[in-house]
Amino acid sequence: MESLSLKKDFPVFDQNDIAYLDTAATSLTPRSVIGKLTDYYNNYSANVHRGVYRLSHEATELYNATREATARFINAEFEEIVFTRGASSALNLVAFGYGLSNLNPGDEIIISELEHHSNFLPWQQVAKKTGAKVVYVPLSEEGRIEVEAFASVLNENTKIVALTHVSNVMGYITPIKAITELAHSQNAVVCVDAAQSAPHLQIDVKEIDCDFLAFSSHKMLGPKGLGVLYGKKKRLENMEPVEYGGDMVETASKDGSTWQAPPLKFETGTPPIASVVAFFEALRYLQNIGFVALKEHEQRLKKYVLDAFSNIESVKVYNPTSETGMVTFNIEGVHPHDVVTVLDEDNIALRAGHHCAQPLMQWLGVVATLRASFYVYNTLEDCDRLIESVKKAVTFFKEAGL
Ligand code: 7TS
Repeated sequence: MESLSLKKDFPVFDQNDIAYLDTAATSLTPRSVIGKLTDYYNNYSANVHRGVYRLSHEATELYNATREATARFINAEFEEIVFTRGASSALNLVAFGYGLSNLNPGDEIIISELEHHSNFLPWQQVAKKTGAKVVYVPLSEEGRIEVEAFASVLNENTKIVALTHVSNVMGYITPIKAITELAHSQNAVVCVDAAQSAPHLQIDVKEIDCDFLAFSSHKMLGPKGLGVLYGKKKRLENMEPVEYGGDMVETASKDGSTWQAPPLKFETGTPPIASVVAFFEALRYLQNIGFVALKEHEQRLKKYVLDAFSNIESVKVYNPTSETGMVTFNIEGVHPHDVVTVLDEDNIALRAGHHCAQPLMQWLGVVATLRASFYVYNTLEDCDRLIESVKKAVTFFKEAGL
C-alpha cells in the first residue's frame, strides 16, 4: 500500500519542517477541521439550544449533527453521547457522577497499573470518599492486561471495572469485550478509557457492551479541549450530574429543581460549540482513510523503526509486540529528557517523561521513557529522521562518557 502521507492537509507543516511523532499526546489538525472552526465563528457564532432565532437554530443543527456522527462512529445512539472537556473530564464524570453515589465500603473497583492518571486518580479519590477499594489486575510479563488475570481479581464485591482500551505507553490492546462479559456476569459496571483506541481502532460499543466509554477529540484530528463520554442510556439516566447550572436544568424553583434528560443533563452551560461542530470534520477525515488502511500504515512505520532500533546498541524497546503504532524506548544509561534535547535539535517532536502513567513507570522500573507515536501524516522519512537522530544521540552520550 502506498504511504498514507497526508502532510499537505496539515497546515502546521507549511511553517515547520518537523517529524511529528507525538500524536499519542495530541494529534495535528487538518485544514478541514480548522476551516469548520472558523466557518462557525464567521457564519453562526450563536449559542445552541436557546435562541428561537435562525442563527441559533442553525448552530444547534450543526452541533447535533456532530453528536449524531459521533454516535454513528462508535455505533451508539444520539442520546448516549455526552460532550465533555476531554477524556479526563469524561472519566471524572463517571467516577463522581456514577461511582460516588453507587459505591459503598467494601466494594471494589478494578483498574490496572497501565492506566493513564486520568483513569487512576478519579477512582483513587472516589474510593477514598466511599470506603471502596481499588484493586489492580496483575499485568502479564509483557505488561498486558489479560482475561485470566482479570478473572483472578473479579468477585462479587467488584462494582466497577475501569480499564484502558489501549495503553498510552505500551500501545497494547486490552481484550475489553471478554473482560466486559466477565464483569457483567458479576453485575459490575464497565468503563473503558478509549483515549488511545478511538483514534486508531474501529470501536463498536454495542459489540463491546461496555457501560461507559471515554475519548478525546484532540487525539483524533479534532479540536483541543473536547471529549466524549458514551454511556448506555439507562446508565446515563441513573447517573448524577456533577455540574449544575444553565442548559442542564429542566425546571428550577426554590422548592427544588429537575434536570434535562441525558445527554443535556451533563452538558452544563455554553458548550465548546465551534469545537463540537468542527469535530464532525475530524470524524469524516478518519472515516475517509478507514481504520484498516490506518492500521497497516502505522504498523509499517512501527516495524521500520523497530528493525532499525534492534541494530542500535543500547536502545531498549519496552513494547516490541504492541499492536498499535507506538514505540516506547530508552537509551540505556541516559535520561530521556537529555535524549529528547538532542532530537529536538533535529526537529523531531517526541514525548519524554512518565506519560502521566507513573504506576506503569514503577512497574517498568524506570523513571521515564521516550515514546514515538505514529499517525496519518507520518512517513518513512520521519522514521529515518528519528533513527538517525537516535544514532547521533547514542554516539554523543557514549563520547560524553554517559
Ligand atoms: N487516557 C489515556 C489513555 C490517555 O492517553 C490520555 C492522554 C488521557 C486519558 C487524557 O486525555 P485528555 O484529552 O483528557 O488529556 N494521554 C496523553 C499522553 O499519553 N501524553 O499526553 C497526554
